[in-house]
Amino acid sequence: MEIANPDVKTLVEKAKAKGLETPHTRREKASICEIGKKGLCCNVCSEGPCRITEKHPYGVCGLNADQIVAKNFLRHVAAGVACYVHVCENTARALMNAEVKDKKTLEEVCLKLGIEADAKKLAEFVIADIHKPRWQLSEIVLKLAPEKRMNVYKKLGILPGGAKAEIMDALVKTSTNLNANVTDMLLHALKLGLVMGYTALRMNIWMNDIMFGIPQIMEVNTGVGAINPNAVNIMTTGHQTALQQKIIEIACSEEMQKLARDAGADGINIVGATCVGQDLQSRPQPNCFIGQCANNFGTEPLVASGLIDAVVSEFNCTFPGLTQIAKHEGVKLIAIDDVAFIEDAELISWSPEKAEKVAREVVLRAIESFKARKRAEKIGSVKKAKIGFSEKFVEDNMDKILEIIAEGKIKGVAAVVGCSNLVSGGHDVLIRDLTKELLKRDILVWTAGCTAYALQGLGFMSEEGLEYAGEGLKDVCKELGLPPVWDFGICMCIARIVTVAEKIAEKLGVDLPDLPVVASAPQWLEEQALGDGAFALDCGFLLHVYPDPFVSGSKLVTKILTEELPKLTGGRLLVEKDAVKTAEIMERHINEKRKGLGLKV
Ligand code: XCC
Repeated sequence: MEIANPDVKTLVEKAKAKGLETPHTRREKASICEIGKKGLCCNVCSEGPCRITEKHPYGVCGLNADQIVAKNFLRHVAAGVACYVHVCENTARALMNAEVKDKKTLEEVCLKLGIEADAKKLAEFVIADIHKPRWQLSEIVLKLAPEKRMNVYKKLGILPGGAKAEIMDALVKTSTNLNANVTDMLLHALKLGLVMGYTALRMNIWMNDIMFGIPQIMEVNTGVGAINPNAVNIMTTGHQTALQQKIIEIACSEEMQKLARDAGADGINIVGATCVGQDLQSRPQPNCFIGQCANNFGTEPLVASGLIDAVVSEFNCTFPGLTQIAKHEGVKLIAIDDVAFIEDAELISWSPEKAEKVAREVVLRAIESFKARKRAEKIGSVKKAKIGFSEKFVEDNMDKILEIIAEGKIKGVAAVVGCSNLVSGGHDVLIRDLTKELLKRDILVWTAGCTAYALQGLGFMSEEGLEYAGEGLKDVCKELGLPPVWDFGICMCIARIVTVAEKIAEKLGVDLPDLPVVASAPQWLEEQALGDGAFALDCGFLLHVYPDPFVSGSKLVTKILTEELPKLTGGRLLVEKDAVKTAEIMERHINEKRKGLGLKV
C-alpha cells in the first residue's frame, strides 16, 4: 500500500520489523464485506443480518435495498453527529468556569445568539439548546443559519429541534420494523447535518476561541523529527482541546519539568497527534508543545517507534490497535474521557472541577513510564508550515481576497478536509493527488483535520507547496507571503470554512451555492465525516468523497443525492477515486459559479 508521507512509511516498516501490527499491515489481512460496503446489510433484528442482493431483494421484514441503504445512512450520520455533540457539550462544561481569553469573540457570539455576553450564560445556553425536545426548534440553528438558506430549510422541513432529541429519534426510526420511508430518512439526515454544522461544530469552535483565543497565522514545525528521544513524550489523541490544554500547561510547568529531569529525561514534551493536536497547534503554546506529529493512521506507527511514553486520549481517533503496541513498548495508555477508553488504558476521568488534578496525574504517569522505556533513536524530519487561518483572517482581508478571485488569479476555493484513510489509494494519497490537481488549476485549497496534517507533512503549507500551484495562484501566494493551502485547524473547523463562505456570500449578496466553492473529504474515515457531509449538502456545495458512503447499493438513494438534491438544497454528492477527474469536475463547477456571478472564466 502506498503511504504518502515518507516518515510514516519508515515508521510502518520499523513497526513491522518489530513484529508489531499497524492499520497498514492489518488492512492487508482484513476481511472486508463487499455487501456492507454498498450499504446493503441490515442487522437490527434476530432474523438477520439480511444481505440484499439481486437474488435476494428483500430482508425477512420486507425492507428493500433503498430502504436499508437509507436506514444505514441515517444511522451513520446520527452516530457521527452524536460524537461531536458530545465534544460540544464537554466544551460548554469547560467554558462554565473558564477564564475568558477572547472577550471580543464572546461578545460577538452572544450578540448573534441574542443573549447576555457572559461565558457561563453562553455555556448554559448551549447545553440547554442541545437538550431541547424535538418539538422545540434549536435556537442555535435559527440564529446562525443565513437567511437565504433558512428559506430552503423551512421549505424542506429540516429545521432541527434539540440536538440529542434529533439524534435519538434517528435511532428510533432506524430500529426494527419502524420507519421505511426513504425520503423521510434522508431528510432526517439533512436535519442532523444542520445540528452538526451549527451546534456541534460551530459552537464548539467558538467556545474554544473564547477560552483559548482565535488562531493566528504563524510558522510552526511539524513532523516526527521534532521528537526528542530523551524527553518524556506525551502524545495526544482526540478532539477535545479544552480537556488537553490543561495537560500542556501542567506538563510545561517548571515543577513537572524538574521532576522529569530528576528522572533522567531532558524534560517533558507534548507531541500533537490526530485532530486535537491540529487544534492545539493553531494557537501559540508553551514551549513544551512540540507541534503536530501524526494524523489518525500515523499514530500507531509513531507509538510503535518507542519514542512515546504515554498516550492521552479523550476522543477519536484512538485506535484500539494501540493496546498491543503499548504492551510491547511499555507505553502508558490513559483515557480522560470514557468514550475513548481502550483495552489496557487507565481511565482518569476529566471534569471541569478536576481538570488540574487529572492533568497532574497524566503527567506523573508519563514520567513513571519514561523511567522504564527502552531507548529509541530520533526518526524522520521536520517541516515548516504556515498555519492558523480563521474566519477573522479572511474577514480582515476580505476585499483583497474578493478582488483576487474576481480577477481570476484564483478561480475559486476547494475545501479539502476531514480524515485520512487507507482505501483512497493509500494513506494520504488521494489528499495529496487531488490537492496537486486543484492547485495546478489555480484553485486555492482550504483544509482542516487529518487532511491538514497530511498536507503539512508533505510541505504544502510552506514555499515548497508553491511548486504545485498554477501561475495565478503562485503570484498571489508570493505577493501575500502565504502558502497555497490554508490550514484552518481541527476537522471541526470545517465550520470555520463554512463561516467564511457565509461571510463572502453575505458580502456579495448571494446564497452559499452561488459561490465558486467546492468541498471534498477525499479520504473520509469515520461516521463524523458523514455528519459533516450532510452539512455540506445542506449548504448546497458540490461534495466529493471517496469511498462511497455506503449508498451505492441503492439506485434511488444515489439518484436523490446526486440528481434530486441539487434542485432542493443545491448540494450534490460526487463519489470518485481519480484525482484528475475529480479536479476537472470541480473546476467545471467553479467556472459555472463564476459565470453565474458575472466573473470571467
Ligand atoms: Fe479521526 Fe480527528 Fe477523522 Fe482525523 S479527521 S480521522 S475523526 S482524528 Ni477529525
